[in-house]
Amino acid sequence: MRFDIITIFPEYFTPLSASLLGKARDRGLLSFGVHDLRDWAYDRHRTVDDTPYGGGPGMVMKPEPWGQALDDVLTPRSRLVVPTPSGRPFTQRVAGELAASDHLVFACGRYEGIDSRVMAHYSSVVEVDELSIGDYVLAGGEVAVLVMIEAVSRLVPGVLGNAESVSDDSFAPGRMEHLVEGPVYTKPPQWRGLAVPDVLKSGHHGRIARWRRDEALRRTAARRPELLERVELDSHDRRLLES
Ligand code: 6GU
Repeated sequence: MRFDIITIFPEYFTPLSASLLGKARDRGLLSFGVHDLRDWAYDRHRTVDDTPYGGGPGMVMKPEPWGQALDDVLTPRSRLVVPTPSGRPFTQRVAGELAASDHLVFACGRYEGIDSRVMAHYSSVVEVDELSIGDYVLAGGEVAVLVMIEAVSRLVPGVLGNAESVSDDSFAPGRMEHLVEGPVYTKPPQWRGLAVPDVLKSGHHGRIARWRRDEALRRTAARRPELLERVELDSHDRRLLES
């Protein structure tokens, strides 16, 4: 899978060569292109922003450099992702959808965002997703793009080993959809007077799976009650949550 990123801060993307993503790139599963938007600015100062029509604070990114850049980087099979706090929520499900694509292009806005005609124009050329990673405001899309690339990459076949199956993850479509994961433990069995739950040492896979789902339900009820409304609860689940 190929990722191209267009930004005025290419240096934000050095982490792509580290850790899981760097290894996946070395193994030929992923490839990354990081491009400086100013390479497509035409004036002497390589200007990429201007004052907003209608007035108000801040600056808006000009459409012309974005048009030149995207005309060069997009292909008919690309999906264009635009990070913005006004986008639809980036979720595990969206990550899975993006992981099925073979070319993602990320357009990182800074300042007050990118002139809206850029998204309007490219919507009739490729699939365009304006996505937000949460209800808070970042200085620009760069960090959000790192978040999205990491979440998408680990769903690309081969990037994770089989041992690190993604089906048990929090929010994974299926058994864990709309649930956060419960607690996890490793050795030693006792630490500072705290014991590992006996069931996890029982070797009884059925009981362990049931316990893990129960703990996921309890934790979701405590920390993310709004998610629980979307979980199909059976009578066992209901009794558990009442206790
Ligand atoms: Cl995707 N971009 C920016 N700039 N801020 C955000 C965001 C994205 N998601 C939440 N806040």
